[in-house]
Amino acid sequence: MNRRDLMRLGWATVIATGAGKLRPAFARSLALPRASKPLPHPMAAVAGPTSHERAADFTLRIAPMTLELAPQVVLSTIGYSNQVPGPLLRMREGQLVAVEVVNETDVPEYVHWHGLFVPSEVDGAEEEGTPPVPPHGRRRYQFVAKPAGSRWYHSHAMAMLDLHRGTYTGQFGFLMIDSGNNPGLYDQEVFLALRDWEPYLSPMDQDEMAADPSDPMPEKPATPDTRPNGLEVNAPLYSINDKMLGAGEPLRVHPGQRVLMHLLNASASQIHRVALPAHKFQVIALDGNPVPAPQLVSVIEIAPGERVDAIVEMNQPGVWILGEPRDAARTSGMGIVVEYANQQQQRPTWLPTPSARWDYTIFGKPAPHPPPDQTIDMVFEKVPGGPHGINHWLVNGKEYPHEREFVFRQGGRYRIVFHNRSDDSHPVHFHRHLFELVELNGKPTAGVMKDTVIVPAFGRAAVDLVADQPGLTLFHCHIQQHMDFGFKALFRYA
Ligand SMILES: [Cu+2]
Repeated sequence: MNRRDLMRLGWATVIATGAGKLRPAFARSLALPRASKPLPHPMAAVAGPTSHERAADFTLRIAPMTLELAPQVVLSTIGYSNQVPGPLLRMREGQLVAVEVVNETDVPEYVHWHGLFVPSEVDGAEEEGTPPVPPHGRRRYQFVAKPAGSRWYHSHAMAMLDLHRGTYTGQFGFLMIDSGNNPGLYDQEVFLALRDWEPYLSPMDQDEMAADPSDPMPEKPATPDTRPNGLEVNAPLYSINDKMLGAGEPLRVHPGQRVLMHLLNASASQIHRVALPAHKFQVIALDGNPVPAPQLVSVIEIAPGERVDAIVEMNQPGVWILGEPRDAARTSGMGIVVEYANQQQQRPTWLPTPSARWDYTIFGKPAPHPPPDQTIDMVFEKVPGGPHGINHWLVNGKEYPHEREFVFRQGGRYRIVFHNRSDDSHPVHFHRHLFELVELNGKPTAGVMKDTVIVPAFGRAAVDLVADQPGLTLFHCHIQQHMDFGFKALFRYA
């Protein structure tokens, strides 16, 4: 297979076959450049260019599509350029990038560049004043690619009770910004987006979102809320990228390889965990940002909006299932087969993994933080919807919008303390900024830079944010239903 064939086949094939099947020159170019000048990545041209005005670097076409998750499991959704995930958008840090978005649907759309430092008018959030991509129209997003790391892009449309809009659809994709300083050497690079499909409203509590009884729960009220809970979004089908476990091509690996896995939770509603029996993940970056203390873990927990970059040393030949430890999730599709060379005759093996708590602070360092200029407390509460209604969400006692309540002074250093007074965990996200994790349920840390953080049920997290990106800045829970029903706030610069 030569490089042109590879590009014609597209990105999904690259993921499915991995560099191990490609000719050596190509495989080498996927590995990290050891010279100071980075090589242009061979996958950079997959989605572009197009010939319209000054040629756009990438074009995304928003349109209805069918998606075959497995034989006889076909669903209809809306995707980018007829692929789920959408095309990999790969760029160099500092590059001026133009993305042409063509909207072939009947509704306005927004493409959000998650984790990038871009102006409010380009960020892809209606609340910040980004213009929509009109129905049956087009819009060009132009920005300077920064900061380097694993970013992603997705629809930021409100869905409310329409579970076929926004992040419930297939409108998501990886966006990689390469720099000269990559966090680790590897032989093969794979992109794994965790997803769930066919969402429905249900009164059932999602057990993975509930409090772990061993957690300290510093925000648990003395008297429990006994009002009946409302409906939450649940989903019966799961996939990694566009296939349910066993339905797609395996990840093909060789003994001794170091495989860099870019994990993304692109779900609208669920926190997921993944493990690979007999192997460990060396976590090197969270939300695309290198961590001060990379650590080996058996299980990765990843919430909607988050990314985890991890290197796995392939040193246990066999055929394994990389998947969610909960049996129900794996049998509903959350997994992918990892196949060593010359082992194809074996059946994929799953082994129960020891349950270990996911703890962001183990990736941090003990260094102290400079004192903040101001502390901002944000209190999250649920208004239970009762048996037939939707739960609503309050930030400091109010649903969105808040009048000029949250104001940054440019250059200011803010400590933001998230008080989660609800019985669900919430992945909260700041647009257009990074923040540093300072404390999680009383445990201090430093140096872990993120754009989305899980605030555990009845838990507390503190982050430091330097207000260095002037413009309207949206804050919200990355669970679409929570965001749509009140869980968001707009920060302004004074
Ligand atoms: Cu939430």
